[in-house]
Amino acid sequence: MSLFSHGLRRHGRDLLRLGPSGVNLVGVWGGGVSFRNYTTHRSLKGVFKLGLAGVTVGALVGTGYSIHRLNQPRGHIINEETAIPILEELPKIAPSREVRFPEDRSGLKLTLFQYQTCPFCCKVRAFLDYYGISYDVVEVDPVLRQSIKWSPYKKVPILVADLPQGYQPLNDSSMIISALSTYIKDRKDLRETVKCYPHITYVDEDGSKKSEIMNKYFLVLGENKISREINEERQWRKWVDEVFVHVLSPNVYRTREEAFEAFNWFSEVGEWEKNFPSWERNLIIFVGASAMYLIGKKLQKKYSLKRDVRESFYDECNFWMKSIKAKGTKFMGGERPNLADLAVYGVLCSIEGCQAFKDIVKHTKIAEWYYPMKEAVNGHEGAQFV
Ligand SMILES: N[C@@H](CCC(=O)N[C@@H](CS)C(=O)NCC(=O)O)C(=O)O
Repeated sequence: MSLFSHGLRRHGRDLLRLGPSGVNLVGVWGGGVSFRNYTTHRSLKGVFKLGLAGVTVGALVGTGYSIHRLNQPRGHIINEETAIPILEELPKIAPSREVRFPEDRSGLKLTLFQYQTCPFCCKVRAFLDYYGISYDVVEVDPVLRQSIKWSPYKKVPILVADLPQGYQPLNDSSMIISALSTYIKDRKDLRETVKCYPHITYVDEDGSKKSEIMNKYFLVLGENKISREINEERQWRKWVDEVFVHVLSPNVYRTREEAFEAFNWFSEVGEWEKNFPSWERNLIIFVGASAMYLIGKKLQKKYSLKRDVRESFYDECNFWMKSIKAKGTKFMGGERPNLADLAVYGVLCSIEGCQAFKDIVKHTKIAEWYYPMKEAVNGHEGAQFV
């Protein structure tokens, strides 16, 4: 709609600028020549004729110019496509901690650049922990973000795989999980798999530059048959990214007190006292909690959440639980968690220490699924499939 009206507005503006009123009429009726000098009928007719001709020529030129402009490629259809380049070197950054599983048979050497309580990072950790894949963690300062300065992609999680060809960054939680699942299932070269998830950069209707990762819910398994289960799993993963995750922030930062409480909990589990100097930690808590409280209100509107945002949170949890109940299984994936279970669990465990989490446990049936999931993830029950 905005594109259409923008086109119309510009068209009109061009007509005015190039058309009769802007150029020709000024020349005929204005330009310091007094209208009173042309008093005869004949000369008056001439003026009108000339004016009419000016209007017509101006309209034609203006319309032609506008059509020409409309046919030109415009900003919002820029479409750059890039595969994530492999790096020869990575800046030497000491890991904040090393997560090692003796049962790990993946052969992968991974470093996760993350915020401990970012829902997308938790989603990736839930996946790695469930499958018992070892990794190093670099805790990124969420305000200054110095340790990801080397990366053109400015969000976390970023997972870097140390491959024989170099360091391969994987960006975006869903893409990371799909690429690693592909690797687990048929040991395809990770570099080749990454090429199946190109980044597309484009400019949105509002003029902001956006980036999207293609195929991020797809595994590269060379299977043409799409089973109902695979399709359902993809749709739930998409729902997590596009719906479920958006109820989190307005709930976690519902009040100023809850926002500060949440940031203090993030500091505790992210070991900010150990990882950052105290001035930096205090800055993150103060700036982060104040900003997120305000952002939470904006997000509530943006995602059309209910006035009492808790109600929206309960609704989504109930939707998830009812869907599992309808299947009559322990998890969405059946007797074992699938990628959708891991995604919902990952996102939820990011707020386990917050009031919002205590409230969903109290007011919905989420605990019946959540705690068995926690057991499966912490027990690395997926390690046998790697
Ligand atoms: N679609 C991405 C979203 C990642 C994301 O938004 N991460 C946030 C932290 S929770 C971030 O890094 N934000 C920094 C920014 O937007 O500048 C994913 O699934 O990984």
